[in-house]
Amino acid sequence: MEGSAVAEFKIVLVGDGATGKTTFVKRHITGEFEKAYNATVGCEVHPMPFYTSAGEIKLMVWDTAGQEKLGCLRDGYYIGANGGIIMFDVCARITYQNVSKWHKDLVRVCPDAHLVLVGNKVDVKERKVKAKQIVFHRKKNIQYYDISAKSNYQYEKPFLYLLRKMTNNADLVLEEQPALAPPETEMDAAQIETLNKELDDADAAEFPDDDE
Ligand SMILES: Nc1nc2c(ncn2[C@@H]2O[C@H](COP(=O)(O)OP(=O)(O)OP(=O)(O)O)[C@@H](O)[C@H]2O)c(=O)[nH]1
Ligand SMILES: [Mg+2]
Repeated sequence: MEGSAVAEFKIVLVGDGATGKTTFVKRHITGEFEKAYNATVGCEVHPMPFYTSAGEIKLMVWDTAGQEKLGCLRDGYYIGANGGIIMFDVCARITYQNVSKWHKDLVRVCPDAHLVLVGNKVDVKERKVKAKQIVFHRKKNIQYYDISAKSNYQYEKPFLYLLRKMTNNADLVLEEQPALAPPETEMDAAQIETLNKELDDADAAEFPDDDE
């Protein structure tokens, strides 16, 4: 089916170093989970096909370097992006605190890009950034998902959200799930239920004034 895409979009993947961006994209491509952390230098572009109810859509996912010193062109990579995924690590508070910086840089270069915020590594039970502390998306009115690249949890959610927005088709569905490597870690039903409940409670909570 290679080459039969009906549409192609550019997605940029940004966030602090070691939040799991490269691990996340590589789940789809090579099916290998990167245990060792190799910082991305500059940017790597991954073509990802998605088989949807509107036909095959190719996402060109630009996996950028989180580490400042390895950023090379930095926001030069954002030019022409149709969508963006901002990733932080729920086990490292600083990566959540830096979300506003990544968001600001992205919006400056591509004000019309559709954006989604993802908190990665929710397989880790002793997470540092709890659901109720994640409020950035509410302030900016963007979508948020808990994900775990390591367990494949909610892997397709941010992509499906962006696909729907970019095609302006809220009914779009995936005809085939993306081919992913087997999970490296299993999340049990009780853990997933807890995550969902914490998110529901956070959504229901009053809008906080502080930046926590
Ligand atoms: N527990 C857990 N660890 C993860 C998960 N995703 C990634 N990691 C680990 O996080 C570390 C960093 O992953 P990378 O994917 O290289 O991070 P990155 O965001 O691409 O980093 P830069 O390229 O420097 O921006 C690696 O040691 C991964 O094994 C996850 O879902 N759960
Ligand atoms: Mg990387």
